[in-house]
Amino acid sequence: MEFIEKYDGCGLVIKIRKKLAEATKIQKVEIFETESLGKMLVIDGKVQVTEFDEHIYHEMLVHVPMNSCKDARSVLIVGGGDGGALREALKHDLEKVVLVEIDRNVIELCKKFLKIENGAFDDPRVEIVFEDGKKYVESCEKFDVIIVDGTDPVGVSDPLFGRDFFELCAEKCKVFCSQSQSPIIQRDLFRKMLQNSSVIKNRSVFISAIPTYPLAIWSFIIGGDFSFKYVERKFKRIMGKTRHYNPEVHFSAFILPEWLKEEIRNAGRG
Ligand code: AG3
Repeated sequence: MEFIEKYDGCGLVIKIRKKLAEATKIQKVEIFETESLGKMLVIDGKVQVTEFDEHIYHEMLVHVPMNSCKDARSVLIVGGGDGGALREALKHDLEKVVLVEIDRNVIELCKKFLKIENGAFDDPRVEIVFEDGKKYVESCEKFDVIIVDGTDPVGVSDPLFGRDFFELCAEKCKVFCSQSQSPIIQRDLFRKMLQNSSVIKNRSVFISAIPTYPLAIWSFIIGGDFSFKYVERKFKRIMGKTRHYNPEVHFSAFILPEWLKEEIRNAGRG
């Protein structure tokens, strides 16, 4: 059996050994055992996590904002029901992390079959809330860092890409970070994200190669009171706990090629 995810007629083929679990209440959530990439989480036909490269995505999504924030003691993760972002956040010296996930099945199946969270769901600093992420942010207290770990902006994740959501988040945190799709093969989604997130002060883009995501070039947006000046010092506290992330990787993720700079400039005009 093969799993295929296509974008504009080209894409990724992954050989499957067997399907381990499936649920279809809010989204179609599937967990597979693959031939060569370990276990894999797929939501609505889109690869979310493989054991092969999830550390790259989760470390970039979490340590870049965490190490850019002067003193991050509280974190809100919107989405991220597989627990990968939560696992990374807990490597920092935190008082609390709230994870708000709309789909209970994602957490339940991932805990049982994917098992990448490394005990994170049971950590006393963690609170799990089953709710729509945007609704939660409308009435929550302030956090030092907000991290958005959603799926593609079609279906339940769509509100997490809207201007009003970014406006809310800008008020509720010091540093904001969200995954923002493939800037090369999902240009429309990326552009929409850029346009809507321009309400966040100092909004910047960084990139990373994530081999199992659409065409491997993946983007993230970050904004608020973030700075490069804390990175080296804060890295020392998590040194030895990361497989991909380090300060050089952090800084180089912000070095963008011309075509991407142009895309960002164009979105500014749109
Ligand atoms: N969510 C963002 C990845 C989306 C991938 N999109 C795709 N394959 N079309 C990742 C969630 C992991 N915690």
